Amino acid sequence: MNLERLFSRRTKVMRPSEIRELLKLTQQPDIISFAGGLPNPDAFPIDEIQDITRRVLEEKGKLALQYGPTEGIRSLRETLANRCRKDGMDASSDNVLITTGSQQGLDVIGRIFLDPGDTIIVELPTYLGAINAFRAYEVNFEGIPLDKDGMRIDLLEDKIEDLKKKGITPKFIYVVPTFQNPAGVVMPESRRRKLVDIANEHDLLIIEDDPYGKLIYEGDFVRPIKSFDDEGRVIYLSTFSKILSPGFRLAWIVADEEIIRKLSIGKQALDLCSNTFAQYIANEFIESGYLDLHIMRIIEMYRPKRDRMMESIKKYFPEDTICHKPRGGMFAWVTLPGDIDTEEMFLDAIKEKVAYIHGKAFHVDGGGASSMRLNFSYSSEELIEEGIKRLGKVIERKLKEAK
Ligand code: PMP
Ligand code: G9A
Repeated sequence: MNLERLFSRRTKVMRPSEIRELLKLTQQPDIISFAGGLPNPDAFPIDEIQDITRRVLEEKGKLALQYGPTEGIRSLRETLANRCRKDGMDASSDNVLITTGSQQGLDVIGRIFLDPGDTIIVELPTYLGAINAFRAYEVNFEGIPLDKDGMRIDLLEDKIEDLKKKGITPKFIYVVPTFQNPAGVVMPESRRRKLVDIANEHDLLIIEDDPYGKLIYEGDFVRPIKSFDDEGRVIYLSTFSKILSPGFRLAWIVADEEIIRKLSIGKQALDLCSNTFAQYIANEFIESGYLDLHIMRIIEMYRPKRDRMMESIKKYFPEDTICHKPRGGMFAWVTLPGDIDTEEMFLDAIKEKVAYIHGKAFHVDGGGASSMRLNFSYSSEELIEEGIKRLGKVIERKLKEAK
């Protein structure tokens, strides 16, 4: 059988995700993993979920175990719309679509907006899972570098003008503006407003992906880009994965009603509806006040882990390493001195039983060779220090070899 002939064009451009591939390796108990964006399992609210599950089965079992609407159960959509309004977004339950993780949200956005050959704009670096989701729709990527305040809006404007001269209008700009994955940076309000102005001027959509916005260790909450949107151009995504449990596979999209209708048709073909049982539990978890308490608890748990990672990087990595302390989220972004290629260095790191994701995985332009993403939420503080110490040794060896 000639599979190459049988596979679609789309399948030929798909690539495996480094994060997903590494998950198998890093689940080995003796590896210290800074690779995946995993919550700390010690924080999972198992007792509360147990209580709520019993209650949901007793009170709503016949609904919770049934198929549900594609858009999601009404009560959860309402609860999430209320929370979004508190964050400054103008949303009702009709603006909310429940998805099977934000990963599905990204795919279904690609499904309804992207044709082969379309151009989309992303950050350099950006979330690998978004690159893979959009790549399957055979699009061209244009990357805009970040600085400490997120996407460089001046370069974005230049890029849009350049593309215009070539007769190209991008479909959308995909951003992770708050505690960015992988770089950890936050886009300030002024840039958010400017981004919306640019989208209005050039008739573009903005895809605002926000899994980490509530994991704030210092500083103020920054309003979502969606809260500055008067024209329905911003499609906002968030997820229960980092604030409750990724095993629930539940997330939500907030968008203009017409967009929600089309997304919902796109989703019908993917899974009919997201896990109804989990939706009832998640709604009850929020309504009982547990979610806000849980977020406070994980913030207190992750802040010292972040601090330990920063202190350890200072102690064990070369002096001219670049790493800014993230004010929230789950990741530290590190750029090493010299010509170290972090993809090549990975095998040496694995020999020392420590894992990370190399920087190139997050770049659509082949950049990021000397950078790496380190997750600090998953490991204990002791293992964070030990893992960074081991990585420090690997880096030192690489630098010596290069001399
Ligand atoms: N977007 C970003 C920026 C992420 O970091 C992640 C998970 N790491 C996702 C989307 C997907 O999350 P999930 O499917 O678990 O909701
Ligand atoms: O396990 C995954 O694929 C979700 C995590 C995403 C990430 O590490 O960025």
